[in-house]
Amino acid sequence: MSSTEYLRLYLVTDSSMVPEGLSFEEQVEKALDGGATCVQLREKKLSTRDFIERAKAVHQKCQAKGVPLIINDRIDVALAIDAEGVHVGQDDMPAKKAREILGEKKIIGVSCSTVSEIEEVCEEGIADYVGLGNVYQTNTKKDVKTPNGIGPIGVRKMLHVLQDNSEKYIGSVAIGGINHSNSSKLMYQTAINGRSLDGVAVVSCIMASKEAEKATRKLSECLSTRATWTSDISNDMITTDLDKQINHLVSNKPLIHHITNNVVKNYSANVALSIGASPIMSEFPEEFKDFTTNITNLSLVLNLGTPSVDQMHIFKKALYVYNEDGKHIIFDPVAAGATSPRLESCLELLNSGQFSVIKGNLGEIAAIWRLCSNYKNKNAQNDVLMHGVDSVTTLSKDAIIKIGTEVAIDFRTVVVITGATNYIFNGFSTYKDTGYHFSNMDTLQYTTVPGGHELMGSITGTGCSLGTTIAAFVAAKADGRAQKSVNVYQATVAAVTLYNKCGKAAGNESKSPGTFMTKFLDHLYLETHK
Ligand code: 3NM
Ligand code: MG
Repeated sequence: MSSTEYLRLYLVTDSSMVPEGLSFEEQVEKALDGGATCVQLREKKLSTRDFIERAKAVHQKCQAKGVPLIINDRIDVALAIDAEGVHVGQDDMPAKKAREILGEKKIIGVSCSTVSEIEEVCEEGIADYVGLGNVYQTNTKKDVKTPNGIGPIGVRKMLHVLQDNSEKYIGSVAIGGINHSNSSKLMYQTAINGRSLDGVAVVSCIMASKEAEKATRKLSECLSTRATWTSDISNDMITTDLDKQINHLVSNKPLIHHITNNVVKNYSANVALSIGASPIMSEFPEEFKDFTTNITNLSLVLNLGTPSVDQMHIFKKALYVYNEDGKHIIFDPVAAGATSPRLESCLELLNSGQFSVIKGNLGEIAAIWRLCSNYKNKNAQNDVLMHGVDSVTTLSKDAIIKIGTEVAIDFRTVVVITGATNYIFNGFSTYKDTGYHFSNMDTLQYTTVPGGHELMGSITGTGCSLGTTIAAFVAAKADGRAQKSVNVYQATVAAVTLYNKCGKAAGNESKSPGTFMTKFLDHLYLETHK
């Protein structure tokens, strides 16, 4: 097996979770039959003698399949049975010592959960691969450092270190809470320019399964399957003709599901209706799956609003269901950087799911930019400040483009920065094949759209219902393709253009906010119903 291919589907054993009626060895054998590419024997309770016996038996099965056997922690056991390698945690024997004992030919893996741990691994240059985790919540390991998990963002941060610092290629697997429902999403979300995970490591997904062979095979399939929403994304420019796109929108009458601020619900619903879409304002998670499975032209506006514990639960459920069924989500990170709990909530959501568009003012997008994984740049622009909902800083055009580009690339999404000039960045233009790799990094698309009118800032809901309008164009697949995919970037540009055009026209006819509010709805209606 060449280089780090053995890391693709990495089984870590745990004899305590084998279902009743099945033996440990049978379970490992089934995993091997199902396509596990590596086995790590992790025994915390066995006596040395029993550990060696078990390792010998498992080693035979692995050898029959040409799969390396890695021993967790116990160098002596690895030596005793001549296993292919060892895996050490941060509190175990240092990798350097293990290398001295085991020699150059054995595989050495090291667990890392922080940037500094992985920097150390790179500096040493001894490990062959690193285990990054825990990525998600896990019940399997009790003493994990981050109970909620480091998430895809945490993994990306560490991949950047590997990418930047290492002289030799050090492979990587993610571990912790990985299963069939999140593995292809994780592979997609963790890819950075020039590098992606070599694979995933799982315990319970296979060890606790009553059908371990099937579970392994299914996981293997997930690892070569595109993340659901990507098959609904196209980078082909179909038309830039706004009227054509509007016709398509109106004739498709998309449904826009909002989970949004109380204060803007009414206005957003009216904007949806004005542009020929239908609003639903549901916060009842039990019915989300009904929407995503039954409605073709559907997308979700997720507005950070008041991210209470209950609300976060609703957000996460929506994220999960919409991602699972490949429906697009527009994220409005309202006042993202205003308080640290709010920024934490943003981080949690960005780690939990994938957004197709992130739309905010400069302050909000700058706050998200600080969460980006490109760790080296993070102190570079501390002048990017954020106060409350309104963005108060004036940054140079170059700085705005830097921020927008980095957020779009890191979160692999379309980014809209609203303001007197609107900026739109196409993080999707960097895709290749399954989406687990990047390409075309030099050609990240972006464009600007002139702002509307200052009265747009004097009523509540104009920012939020831009999200509604983007969602409508995206859900209508308004680039003119009849069926499957949509150019999310192009749909977003169309939405921002229409929205600001109407804002300007309404503003020019109004002297005050009340009049503006109704005129704006009128113009949105008239422009889409000509
Ligand atoms: N190591 P499951 S998490 C063995 O973060 C292990 O280093 C972790 O189990 C780490 O796949 C973990 O059942 C347990 O969630 C992973
Ligand atoms: Mg250990």
